[in-house]
Amino acid sequence: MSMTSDPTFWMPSAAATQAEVVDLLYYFLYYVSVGSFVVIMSALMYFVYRYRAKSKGERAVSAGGHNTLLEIGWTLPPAIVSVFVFVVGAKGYIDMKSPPADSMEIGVTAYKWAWQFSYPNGHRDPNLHVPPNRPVRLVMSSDDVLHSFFVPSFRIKQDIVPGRYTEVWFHAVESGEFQIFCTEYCGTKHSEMLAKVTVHESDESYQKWLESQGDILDRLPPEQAGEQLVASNGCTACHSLNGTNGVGPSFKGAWGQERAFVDGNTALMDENYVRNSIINPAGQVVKGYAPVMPTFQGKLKDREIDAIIAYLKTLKE
Ligand code: HEC
Ligand SMILES: [Cu+2]
Repeated sequence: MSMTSDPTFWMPSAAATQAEVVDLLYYFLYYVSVGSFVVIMSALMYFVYRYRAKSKGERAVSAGGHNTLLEIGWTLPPAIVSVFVFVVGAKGYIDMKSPPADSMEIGVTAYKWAWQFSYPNGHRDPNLHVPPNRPVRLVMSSDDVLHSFFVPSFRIKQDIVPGRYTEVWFHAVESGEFQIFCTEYCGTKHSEMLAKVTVHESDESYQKWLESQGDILDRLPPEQAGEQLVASNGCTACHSLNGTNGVGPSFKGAWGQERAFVDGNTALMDENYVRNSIINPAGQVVKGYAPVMPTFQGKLKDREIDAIIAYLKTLKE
């Protein structure tokens, strides 16, 4: 079967090698089902009409015997179909579970409710970028609950389980941007746990992207680097920048204000308070909110937290 990249009525575009076997089996089973449906329903309609209660047609005498031809007929073809589906499916499955030895490795951390991809040079990003035409192996873990990594255009899907690593691999055959979903219900904002895979046009453009990302702290003034970090670490999924409170309190106008906590204590929003909120969010839970913020310990370096603090200061008024 040839690989087509155009989406069909049933399937999104096929942009990775695994799509071939998945689509082959899918369409095979689909057409077998449609064919059986038509044959069985036609026979049913015909018999319903032919032997309806008021018809004058003759009635067969019930016979307890058996018809060898008929029995072979309804046993052999379904058996062949099942064995074909099993063999092709098992081969495809084994292939999906066996990343090639020369795969490039990228780390994936899933957390409520965003993704973080870690590249070989230490860069971390909320989206996945890969070079074209080479196998990529994702080593995935979760910070909190079950999540699942799903790229429909690549036909790959793998659960991510807290406390252990799972892996999935793909070999993209087409450049472009493809949607990533979380496909395991993981709480309020599960449906917004989205990211994109960008398959670059060439190795050079991938390398260029990676290098340009690595050093925002060196390239940008801290407030601007902080603004990018707040967006790229998914903080804005819970903290708005316009004064509307969401899952978490808005960042706008918060700096320097007194915060009240569920345990009755209060604190000023200063450098130490912000740092603690990022490293140990459960330590001081702001009144009126649930303790759902994930910790960013180990995900944000000290210099990055400094930049975020610098940015929050600019949102004072
Ligand atoms: C899943 C939602 C969520 C994400 C993602 C999230 N937070 Fe929070 N955050 C909260 C909630 C809810 C609170 C209030 C409860 C608490 O204090 O733990 C909070 C509290 C805070 C506070 C204290 C705010 C105040 O007004 O007193 C700061 C500062 C903060 N978060 C910073 C961040 C930063 C920086 C990021 C990204 C690196 C981030 N948060 C990501 C949900 C989130
Ligand atoms: Cu999820």
